[in-house]
Amino acid sequence: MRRVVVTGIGAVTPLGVGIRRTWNRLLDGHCGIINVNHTDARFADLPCQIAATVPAGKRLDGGWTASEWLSRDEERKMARFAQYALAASDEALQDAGWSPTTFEQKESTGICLGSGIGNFDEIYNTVVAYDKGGYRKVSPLFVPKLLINLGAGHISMKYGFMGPNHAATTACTTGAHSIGDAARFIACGDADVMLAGGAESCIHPLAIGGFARARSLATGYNNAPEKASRPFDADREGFVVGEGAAMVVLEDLEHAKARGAQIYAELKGYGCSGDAHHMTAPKENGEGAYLAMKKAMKNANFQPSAVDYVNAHATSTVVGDAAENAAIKSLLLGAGGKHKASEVNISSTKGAVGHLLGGAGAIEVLFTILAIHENVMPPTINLERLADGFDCNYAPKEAQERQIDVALTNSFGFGGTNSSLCFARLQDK
Ligand SMILES: *[C@@H]1O[C@H](CO)C(O)[C@H](O)[C@H]1NC(C)=O
Ligand SMILES: *[C@@H]1O[C@H](CO)[C@@H](O)[C@H](O)[C@H]1NC(C)=O
Ligand SMILES: CC(=O)N[C@H]1CO[C@H](CO)[C@@H](O)[C@@H]1O
Repeated sequence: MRRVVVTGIGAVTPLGVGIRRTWNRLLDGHCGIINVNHTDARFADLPCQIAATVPAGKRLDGGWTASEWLSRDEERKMARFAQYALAASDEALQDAGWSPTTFEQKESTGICLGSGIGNFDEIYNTVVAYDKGGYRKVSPLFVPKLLINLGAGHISMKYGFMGPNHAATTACTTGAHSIGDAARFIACGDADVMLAGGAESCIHPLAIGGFARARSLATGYNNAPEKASRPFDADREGFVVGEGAAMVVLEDLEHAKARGAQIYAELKGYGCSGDAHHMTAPKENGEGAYLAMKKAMKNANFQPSAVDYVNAHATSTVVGDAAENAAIKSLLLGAGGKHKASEVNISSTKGAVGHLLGGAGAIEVLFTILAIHENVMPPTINLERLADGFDCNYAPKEAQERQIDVALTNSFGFGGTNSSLCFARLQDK
């Protein structure tokens, strides 16, 4: 198997457009969650009126203006999740210094881009229009704007990538699966370079209403949106829907070295598992999460004692955070691991960016890579009070500088699909 490294990163998030801006604001403790009641009268009915939205504005100020990234034709044809992914891809490719020109380069470059929900607005608007006006109201762009894999399709067209072209859609595990699967394409020799990540944009009252009905969302913080997402905190009550995209450039180590590319970290391990338990609820003992992490560690060939940092999936739900916390502790404590819970370093960045659903695993991979690259643990904002069993170090409210050579990042999705990725500082180059 070939070794896989990360050579470029890019993102569009509720903390801003661009990964540097996002990361700096994350470390400074900012939050991208706002009240969205004013954006659509139908939010007034909902128990949850908040979301983590990508800020509008000029690119120079870290805001989103589609026309700064896309031609009019691209804007018309592409779903918003794919638009965000295109901007994140552009940033990641420039960061990696990779712009294939020859046939061989294009043929050995591929993309894995997934989304959890896809183009919710398009389905909604078309259903409403069809109901009133019938067939003549159906746009020829309806199907191409609906299909989730067209995100990867559009980006491959823009850059001429003719390698593997793939789209996972595994709810909130989508971003992690996309990156893990892309790494396997490289490891197995199907591609030398893969652009990989996840994207989401479904801040629509019906989508938020659906998650609210599933009793997944925080509903008591409509007047204090920046306090709503509070992973591991005793007063947590659900997640906050977010939007955005994050992309990485993954590359065969030898390929990266040959062209003198910067290397952020090595992707050492990838583990996947299923809970075989319930549609939306995890097993309380965190067994599914445990198995995914264990497989990633086995794949990476690391002992639990080697793990310096875990970027948790922790979405701020009562049951999910507790299950994951239990799983991390049972994996990292004891024989071959840490001696005390306080030596286990975990944080969740969802307090700041909310839950990007299909994009969550991808943005959290970027945060994990930067944690290694800059030796800093991003904070868990809003963590004020810990309940029993939460006795690890969660970097409450403030980032912590510490040596981080090996890190795990977890993603769990509805349906009980779990995945964990293990990254490490590049050794023995
Ligand atoms: C694996 O993925 C999903 C979480 O939200 C899920 O349904 C299962 O919960 C999760 N496993 C655990 C134990 O967290
Ligand atoms: C939400 O917006 C509606 C108008 O669309 C307004 O009538 C209502 O008072 C707002 N709700 C809150 C809690 O601000
Ligand atoms: C592996 C590692 O860096 N563990 C650290 C986690 O954080 C505590 C502080 O709470 C440190 O003492 C550990 O060394």
